[in-house]
Amino acid sequence: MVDRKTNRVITLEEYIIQAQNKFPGATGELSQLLRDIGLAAKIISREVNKAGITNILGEDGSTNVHGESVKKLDLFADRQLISALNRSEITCMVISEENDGIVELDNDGGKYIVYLDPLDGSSNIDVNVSIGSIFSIYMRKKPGSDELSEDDALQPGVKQVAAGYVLYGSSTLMAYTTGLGVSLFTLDPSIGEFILSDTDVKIPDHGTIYSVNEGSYHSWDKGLKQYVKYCQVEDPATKRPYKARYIGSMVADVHRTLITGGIFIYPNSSQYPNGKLRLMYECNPLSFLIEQAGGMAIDCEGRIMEINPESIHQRTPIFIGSKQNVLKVKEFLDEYA
Ligand code: AHM
Ligand code: MG
Repeated sequence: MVDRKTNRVITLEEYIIQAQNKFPGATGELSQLLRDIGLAAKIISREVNKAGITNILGEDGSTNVHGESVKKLDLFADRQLISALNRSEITCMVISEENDGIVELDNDGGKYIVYLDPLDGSSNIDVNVSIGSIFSIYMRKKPGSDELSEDDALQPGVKQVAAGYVLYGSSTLMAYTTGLGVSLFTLDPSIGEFILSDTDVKIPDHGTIYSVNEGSYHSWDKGLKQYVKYCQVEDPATKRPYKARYIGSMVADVHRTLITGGIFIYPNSSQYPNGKLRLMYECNPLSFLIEQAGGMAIDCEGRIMEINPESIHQRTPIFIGSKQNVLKVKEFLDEYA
């Protein structure tokens, strides 16, 4: 995208500063924090792109707090993001998929708390399929208080001040929102800058793609089974049958849903009674973005962003995407509840 006045491209840094200048009282701290994440994203993108030619590919042998095997790139991404957030002394703590408890940063007076999924979709790393990083930013409940605790971080998604993701795909893309619409940036590797590619992105109201791991069909509730059958039935009026697409990286599946419309689902099941995906660093941030784009995100009962979290690593079922598709799946869930 080109600046109409100057007829030149706009970098992520410039865009963040321009956005900040629209708010005369702004301290610039949130802007700095977003720029720090942008810097870490560039470093992670560089490593992801050469993963096959360095010794970084593969598992490091340990398991994370969820008992899943940890890939080397997950740890690399975790360290890069945390050290970038430590640079500007704005963030007091980080909660990351890769760390059991809260990670206190050097600046305990900082007023921001950042949740991270440093490298989402890590089972796709070894097969060269898109992966992503997710972030979600909150204000600390009691800025300036001495003790940092999980309680400071346990806030519903509606309290997010910003959220975003970086998708390491055929190009590297960053999407973020501060509650004023969704902006997209594409990394130009030749100059090492994220360049503004779209602003105020809107998800179609209805889409013709459903995205769910159908290998787990046997373990779903009846309502979801019936909904997926509905997606497969022929009906030209509603453009069915819908197409099935499932990458297995939430960032990539949700990004496609944002652009083309449709629905992404990771349900509760007999295997995962509370769903598999994490509320605080996977579902809330992506729900914030999709809602800002005009879509919807719910668990089986209501809005994801209104869930009052009880623990930092808690899981939730999620149904996210175009409004009409999400409302339709909710009809099925309610009918068979
Ligand atoms: P991860 O954070 O350990 O990579 O797991 C989360 C990923 C999501 O990106 C994706 O939607 C989901 O797990 C895929 O799970 P499944 O293989 O059960 O379909
Ligand atoms: Mg993840």
